[in-house]
Amino acid sequence: MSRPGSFAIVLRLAVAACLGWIFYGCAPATESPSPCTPPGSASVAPSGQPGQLDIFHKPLATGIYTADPSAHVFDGKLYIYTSHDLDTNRPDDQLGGQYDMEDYHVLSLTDMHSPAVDLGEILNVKDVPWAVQQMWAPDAAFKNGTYYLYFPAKDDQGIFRIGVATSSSPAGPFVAEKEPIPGSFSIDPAVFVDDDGQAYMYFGGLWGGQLEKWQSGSYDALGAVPASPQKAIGPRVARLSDDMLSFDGPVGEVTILDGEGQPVVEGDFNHHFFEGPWVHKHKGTYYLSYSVGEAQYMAYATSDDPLGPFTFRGYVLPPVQGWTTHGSIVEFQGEWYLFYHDASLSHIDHKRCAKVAPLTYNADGTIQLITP
Ligand code: FUB
Repeated sequence: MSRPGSFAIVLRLAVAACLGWIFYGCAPATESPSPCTPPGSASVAPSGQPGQLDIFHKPLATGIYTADPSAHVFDGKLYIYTSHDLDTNRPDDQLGGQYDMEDYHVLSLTDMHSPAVDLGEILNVKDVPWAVQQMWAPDAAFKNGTYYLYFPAKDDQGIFRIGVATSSSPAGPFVAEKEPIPGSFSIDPAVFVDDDGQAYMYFGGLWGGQLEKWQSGSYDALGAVPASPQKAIGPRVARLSDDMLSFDGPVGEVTILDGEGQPVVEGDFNHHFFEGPWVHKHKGTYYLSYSVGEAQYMAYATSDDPLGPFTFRGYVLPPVQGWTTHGSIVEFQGEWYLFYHDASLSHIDHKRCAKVAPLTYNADGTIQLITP
């Protein structure tokens, strides 16, 4: 996890803020909605097609700040599980403390021409026995008639763990297990269920996400990102047990290879893994998308094995407003989409809004760069 801090980032946000005020012409959202951002409603604009709305590249929800959208199709409907950035101003503690979140919401879409609906809170930190703070990026999965919500949070030692909660409905509410998943650590769980029913959890994030503190296999408060040009730290992957509540076997590290077939190294800020892993499958190929961190691109790599290694192929999304980038890729009603977030609704780095954009594959399986 990350923090802003450079003059360049501040300048970029300031310019974006000016443009936003010019183009949107309305006040940024607050937790008490402004006249142009009614609570629980979605932001939409006419597309020119009678009766249809253009929802692409616009905040899906404007009544609250939403981030880290994880999109899934359940029962023919699209559900977007999001973090909820509170409208608070905790100071930047260099560990992402300003990303102040205590609950999750789920939005739903029936098609890509209707407004998203905020179905409300589905889990709150006060209902998670082991969690204390920072309910960061979640994901969801469905198996054997049950819906699962996976989420990271800090425990009473200030260490990120990953928890799971269950529900009989994709809209929740979810009931959390009493303890985090044994052997889990760091942030940003993303669960991929393969065609054979085997589920995998990918997870991890550097800096505030603490992944570099787990290189020895246990938590080392002094653990640091290796110096360049040592092999970059990769996201973690674990098979999930059939009941989806625990890891089935050891946690492995995913290797990302560069164009020459060599592992990506630390210091290679255009390619290395930073946070926000997401895996989807397209025409038999596994795609791992992730934030590269410092260079602020959302990159992707491919493999013919869900455990990797994955080979870097390019970028899905260029830098967006705000320091973080985090997204999910999903097929819905025969088309592919990227869900992502930026800071365009508030123009404040840690008050983000989830958005959606169409995603296009080239004939060779590469993904066209999306222009926000
Ligand atoms: O939303 C909190 C953190 O910001 C997520 O866990 C990271 O992926 C980044 O988006």
